[in-house]
Amino acid sequence: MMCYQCEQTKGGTGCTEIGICGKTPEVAALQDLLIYSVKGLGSLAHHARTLAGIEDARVNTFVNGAIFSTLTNVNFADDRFLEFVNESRELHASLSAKLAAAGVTLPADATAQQPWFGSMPHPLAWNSQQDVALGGVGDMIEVGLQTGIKARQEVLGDTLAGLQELLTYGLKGLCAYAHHAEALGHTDPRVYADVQEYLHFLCSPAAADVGAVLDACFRSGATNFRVMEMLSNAHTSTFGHPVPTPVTLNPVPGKAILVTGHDMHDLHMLLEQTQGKGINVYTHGEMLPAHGYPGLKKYPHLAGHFGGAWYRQKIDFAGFPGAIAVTTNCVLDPLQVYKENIFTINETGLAGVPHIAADASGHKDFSPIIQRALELPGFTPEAVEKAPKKRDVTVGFGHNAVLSVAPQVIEAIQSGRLEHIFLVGGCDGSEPQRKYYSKLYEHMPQSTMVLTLGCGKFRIFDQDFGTLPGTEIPRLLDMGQCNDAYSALVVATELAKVFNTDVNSLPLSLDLSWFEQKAVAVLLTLLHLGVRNIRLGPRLPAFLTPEAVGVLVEKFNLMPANVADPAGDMKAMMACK
Ligand code: FSO
Ligand code: SF4
Repeated sequence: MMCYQCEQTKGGTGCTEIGICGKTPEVAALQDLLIYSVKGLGSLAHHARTLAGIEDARVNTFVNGAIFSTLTNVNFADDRFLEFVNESRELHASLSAKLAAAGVTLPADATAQQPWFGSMPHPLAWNSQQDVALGGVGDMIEVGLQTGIKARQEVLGDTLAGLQELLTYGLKGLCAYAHHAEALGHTDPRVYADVQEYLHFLCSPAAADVGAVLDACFRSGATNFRVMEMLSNAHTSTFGHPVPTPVTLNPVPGKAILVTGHDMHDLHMLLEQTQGKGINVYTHGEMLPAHGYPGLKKYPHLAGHFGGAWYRQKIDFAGFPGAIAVTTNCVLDPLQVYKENIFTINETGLAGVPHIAADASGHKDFSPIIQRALELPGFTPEAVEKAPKKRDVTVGFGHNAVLSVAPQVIEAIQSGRLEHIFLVGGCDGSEPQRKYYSKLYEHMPQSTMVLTLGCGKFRIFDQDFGTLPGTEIPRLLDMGQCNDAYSALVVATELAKVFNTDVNSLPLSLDLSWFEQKAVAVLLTLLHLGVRNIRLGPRLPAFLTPEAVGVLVEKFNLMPANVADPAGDMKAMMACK
């Protein structure tokens, strides 16, 4: 296997024997094969749309969901990937039949072989190839082994192969967000069309040109901006705009369910189904911002938040006395001690763990989770009594809430009481060098504010930063999940308008941590918008060669976080460097 799609990749170069995340070579091969097949399906859907105006709703939904399933820490179950690849080929056959019925033939070069396909046929051709015996996981692993990154590196060189991966990884993040929005009934035909155009592009001769690939990467950043906006609208139109809300970290006595991941729709369905059952629902990880939404906080049994960022889940889940629902990444191979309590939903999957699928109407029956919660002890009054008491945290500073205090923020900037704003956060990990981010906060002068988002917030979310001198405005404002980078961009754009300048000229610095491919999508959006001077850490992506990084440095002054010197980085950022 060879995988270097996330920050924790082995030795900073690539996981080759087994993933640091726990991904096996078998699952890696199946994921590579699924991406290969989806490139073909996306290319066919692109032809169907542009040649015949055919829009296939099942293909649209499937492509985004399948790509999302290959994102880091989403799915580790090989049998689920067998299903995905089979479904991809089935959908390919049915869409081909629609094209044939419409009397449309594909261009002669539609399946032209590209050198980086190696010994495999063009993905579009492979999908319809009948002589590949794809009966079981073993057969697919055999085929999947031919579709990995190594083949592309050998033919294209590391820089171009890495830039093709940059586009693919950006698509993984974008498709995950689009899939969350779709769960709430929000879709955008342009997004499906764009995703499939990028997949088609990756199968075309144009993908052999560095400039063309970079251009596609930035265009995918534009698509991701639309997607994050759509997801933000999906959340706010369904659950209302987030409002500042204190959240308790102290459990209460009673039966309990812990919900982790990003999918607010699942949390809502679970809150509905647990009403009146004497079960308290707690958020974990990226679900914390749920407490700020009026349409979710109204449920009295949404009882609080339990635990920290995703990488602590083996400790958090082992210490949770109830059932655990996993809606999205990041999920890790479970410990035996809680394996019988955990359930996967949507595109997530764990070998040997029950999965809850939606029915044809999209409804999910969470009875197995509820049943398990009722069997388990929950929090006993004694355990609650003994647990150390923690201070509340405040969430709910989406763009609406922050812009409602904009006049005070503007006045504070003009009077010099607010010298600088930091956007710190993104996705976190467990490596020791990530302590840089905790140290960074220690060096922030009192005359600064910090906006957080993503699971990076957990480094400081329970600390008291006080208020901006002379105001009631908290110095620490959490904007939400990693996809709420959209809210941060809305706030920055509005501030820039007031000061009659652009985002790059504001007293604002972005120091972002990245871990997986959602962060790649957000980074491509920031670059597409022309945001400069971003610090990225703790390590730059392994899939970008020094040559590729050089282009980003030259165009955007993208900087690696200086993890050895957080004080130095802070000083430079205060000087707007
Ligand atoms: Fe974190 Fe995981 Fe939201 Fe990521 S939970 S690391 S960027 O999946 O998605 O911030
Ligand atoms: Fe390694 Fe990350 Fe790939 Fe997992 S997702 S195999 S940790 S590079």
